[in-house]
Amino acid sequence: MSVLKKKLYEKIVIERPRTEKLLKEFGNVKVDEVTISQIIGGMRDIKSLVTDISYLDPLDGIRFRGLTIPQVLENLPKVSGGEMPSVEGFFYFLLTGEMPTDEDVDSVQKEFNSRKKVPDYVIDIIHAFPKDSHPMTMFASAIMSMQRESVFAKEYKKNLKKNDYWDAYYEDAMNLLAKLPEIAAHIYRLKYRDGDIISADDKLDFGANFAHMMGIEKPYDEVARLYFILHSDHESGNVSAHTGHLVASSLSDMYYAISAMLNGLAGPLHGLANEEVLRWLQGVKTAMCDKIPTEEEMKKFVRDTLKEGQVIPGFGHAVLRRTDPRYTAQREFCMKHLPDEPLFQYTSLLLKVVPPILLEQGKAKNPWPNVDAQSGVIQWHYGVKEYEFYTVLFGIGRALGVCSNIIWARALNYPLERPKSLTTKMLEDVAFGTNQ
Ligand code: AMX
Repeated sequence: MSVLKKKLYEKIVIERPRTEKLLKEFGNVKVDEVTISQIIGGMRDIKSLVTDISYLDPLDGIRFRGLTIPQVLENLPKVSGGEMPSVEGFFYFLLTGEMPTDEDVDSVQKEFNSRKKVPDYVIDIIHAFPKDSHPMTMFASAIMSMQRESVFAKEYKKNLKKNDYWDAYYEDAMNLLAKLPEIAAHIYRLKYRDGDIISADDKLDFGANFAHMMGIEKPYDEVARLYFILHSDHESGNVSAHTGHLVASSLSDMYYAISAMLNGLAGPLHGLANEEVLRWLQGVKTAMCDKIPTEEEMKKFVRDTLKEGQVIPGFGHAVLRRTDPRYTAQREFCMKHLPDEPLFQYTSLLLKVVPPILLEQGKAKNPWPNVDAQSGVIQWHYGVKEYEFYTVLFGIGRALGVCSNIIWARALNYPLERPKSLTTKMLEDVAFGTNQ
């Protein structure tokens, strides 16, 4: 058994009785009440999911296993010679809740390395797509095509015991995660670099190997690590995480679940927003003939966008009520590594002008920037200018969190998800007191 799997098993043995006790002895205790606006309004804020992997505080932002983003970036073991934690160490931490040693990190890196060969038929499938296909479609389809490899799907047919489901999901997660950098980089180089593919390098960690296969010099390895860590998890209720959880609750395997969560991530109100930010900024840049706008000029662009009935991409959040710490971490990276990048100057200007305008408009509950306001600018600076690819990068990161959550959902034997729906008439009866 690998180091990570053994540690995970030790944790599962401790955690299972907690969930069983809650269910058996306290199953009828009420946690929350539900209003009509929550029912109609996308189940907003209804407390109905459990996860110990991350918790989103409206003010402090995301905490991974209890640690804020600055604490994660500071405390996790760094890649030798770098500033950022390794993705391998971060995944160990997400999955087990324990800080990995350097040996633990090494062992996860070896585990990923031994599983990372992408089957030839996946490459053929990627190549079979029409050239103008969206990279998210290619990415989700490539993952879907590997479903035939699922350990869980095979073991389930052989009457796998319920308490061992997590083990097969773990195997699928590790096999899948290990291949994501190569699949994504392959799609990128095929679509945007005339198919000039760069092979993986076994000596490199997850982030550095991705940078290498993208064909981008340092410090893009650090960008990759930061990006994947920041985008990994954001509680269970966001569209991608929730979709993954829901699909896997029917015991669909990890390939079905991760490809489904990517389809949810591809929407403009979720993962596609980073693409929208760059598209919108390019519009401003073109209109300004590449000159940095003055504060007044930028205000006018923002107001014009709102007048056209559009949202300002990269601002606002369903849960957060302050600046997203994921935005702040990336902004600090920009200030250190790319202070003179013109697009960074655009986003700095937006940070100044957008919140007061959204506050004045009075609709958005959170006028502050979210993760997407900054992430595309860094990619752009290092040469990834094809912004429709940005959601694929988000997807690699998000897969780390969703896989962790799904493994734990199986470990704790969470059942099939099945909320109840009502008709509009039933809601009216409750509202008007006519429910006889
Ligand atoms: N610009 C203009 N209007 C905004 C706005 C923004 N950035 N953010 C919210 N609003 C508007 C909403 O459209 C809504 O208007 P409506 O009542 O006419 O429909 C009103 O303010 C209230 O919305 P809310 O409760 O504050 O936000 P929400 O929870 O419904 O939506 C979000 C959250 C992120 C979809 C929204 O803020 C938005 O559209 N932002 C821009 C797109 C974006 O950056 N998405 C990325 C989110 C992070 C991620 O998942 N990657």
